[in-house]
Amino acid sequence: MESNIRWLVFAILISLTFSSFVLDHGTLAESVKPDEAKQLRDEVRGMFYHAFDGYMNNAFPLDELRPLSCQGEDTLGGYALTLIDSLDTLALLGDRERFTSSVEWLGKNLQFNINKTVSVFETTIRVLGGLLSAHLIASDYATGMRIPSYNNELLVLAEDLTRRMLPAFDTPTGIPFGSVNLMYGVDKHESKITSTAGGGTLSLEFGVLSRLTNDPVFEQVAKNAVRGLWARRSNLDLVGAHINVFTGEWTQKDAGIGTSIDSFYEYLLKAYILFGDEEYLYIFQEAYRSAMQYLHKDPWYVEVNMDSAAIVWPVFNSLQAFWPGLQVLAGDVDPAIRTHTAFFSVWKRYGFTPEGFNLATLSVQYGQKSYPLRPELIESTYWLYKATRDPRYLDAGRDFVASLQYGAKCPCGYCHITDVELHKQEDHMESFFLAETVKYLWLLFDLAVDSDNLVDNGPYKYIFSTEGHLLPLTPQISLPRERCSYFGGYCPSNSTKPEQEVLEEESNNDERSNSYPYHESFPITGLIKGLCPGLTHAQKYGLSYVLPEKTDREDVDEAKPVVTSSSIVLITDQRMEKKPQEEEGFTSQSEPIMTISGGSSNDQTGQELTLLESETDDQRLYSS
Ligand code: DMJ
Repeated sequence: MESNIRWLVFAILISLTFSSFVLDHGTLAESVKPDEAKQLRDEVRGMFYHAFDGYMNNAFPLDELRPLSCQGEDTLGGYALTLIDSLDTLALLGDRERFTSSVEWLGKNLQFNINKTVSVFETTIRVLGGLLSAHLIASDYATGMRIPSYNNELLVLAEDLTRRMLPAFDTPTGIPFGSVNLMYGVDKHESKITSTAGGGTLSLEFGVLSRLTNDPVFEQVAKNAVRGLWARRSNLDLVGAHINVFTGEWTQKDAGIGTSIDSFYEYLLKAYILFGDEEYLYIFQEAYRSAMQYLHKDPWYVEVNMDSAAIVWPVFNSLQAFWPGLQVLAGDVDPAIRTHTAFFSVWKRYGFTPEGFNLATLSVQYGQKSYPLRPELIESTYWLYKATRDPRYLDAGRDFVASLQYGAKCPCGYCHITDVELHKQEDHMESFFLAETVKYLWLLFDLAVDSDNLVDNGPYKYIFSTEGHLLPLTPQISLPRERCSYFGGYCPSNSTKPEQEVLEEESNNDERSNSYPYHESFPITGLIKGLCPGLTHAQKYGLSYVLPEKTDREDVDEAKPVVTSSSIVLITDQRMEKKPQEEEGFTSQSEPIMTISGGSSNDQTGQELTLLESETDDQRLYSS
């Protein structure tokens, strides 16, 4: 009863919060037009070089830049972290010269045989991810950035690094220790407590490494870690924030989509997209449904106890801001639009997002006043613009640029903001500023100009790792069992069979062929036209799984994913009746964001069109 009253009060506060932001930020600035988008794109490029050159001139080969004092510092392993994290942004910007010299320098000088204890999570997403994405660009003619002298040096380094992290996975639960010494393995005094994001955000990088080296061990340990975490979910299908990797007991039971958990959700969906592994999709569907049921207080998200769903923290934390972008990828655009509007209203209020904003007191959460140059809200803005082409997302981008230029720019780079109310600068620049923050900003404006970049108009579909690294859906990575030719629509003769033959074989043979080591992985389609054995029914026909209708808890077992004719990621501007970008001279985009499914999704696209149309005006909250 008492908790009901508390919840009622909280709900009223939340709705007041939301409407007050709408009123507070009603000033209408002129929308970004194509010319301005081009200027902004160039300005963002300038931002990148101010920070990158600042790092190279003042900090390299140390890990990160101190942009106020123009010095360097080792913050992770002491291996030129910012350079590694910046590689694929250099390639994206078309900077062949710096990309080549950086790859060459790293190939000659980088080594991991060092007595350093490092975070498994940070090393994976920043270093391993950075090396793999750069390797995939530097080794491939199709990217237009191939380096002639390149001889897989970064891949060799990536494999060496990851083997040095493998001892961390030697736990009874399969969930890795949080840290590992690159020379000596796990220290006997190492903490057994790790975060859910730390243990559950390794599958993309480890999976790509397995597929490039043909050694399944990396993909397997990363998947075991996810299974270890998911096996310990609560009856509500929620996971906590921290867990003991030996006992499997949750030591922090707050469930949420932000701090300590965020990218666990992200990698479930992305691992399915990249590898076609349906186990990840099933877990994502259950986890997502539960998050929307218990954590979503439209348009905000709260933290709840994973067993009871009682609210423990009515706080927006800045790491939550990746969620609308993930929802776009999952095809759930409507709530993404609402949540982005709410999160952006916090940015508008302070000029940055604080690490925590209390939804009950409508103020910055005590002790969480800083803005460490995080990318998440910008990342979601990029995805929403890509999905809707609504110019309000460009306007948001202009605000991000203005805040960073006026508030965070400092002598040698960009500074963290210690307090979003006072706009005080701190002498630190995280490597993700160049890996993600600037990358997503540049991509946002480039979409409005010509989209002529590796991600939006390249030889492959790409997904972004949680650190913003580009991972392509190449046949080697995404279709390892099929080996079908790419884009050509032809499979090798021994793998192309008449449909009937394939169906008969499948029904006679429950076990899939194990000739490829990743026998649990299922490839994805949309990239090929031929029928290949091993593709699932849904994949052959361009269908995809979507979330089942919300059901009561008792019915959950029956709420199996259903195959429908919709794509989980088929989003085009056809859904925008008004097509504002065309009216205003923007080039129109008729391609889906990612081609995971083929045709037969027109019905669903039409349905979503209706939803977006009916809400567009209401959604223009911060620009009305
Ligand atoms: C980055 O390292 C990654 O985006 C990670 O998933 C979360 N933290 C930072 C950015 O905020």
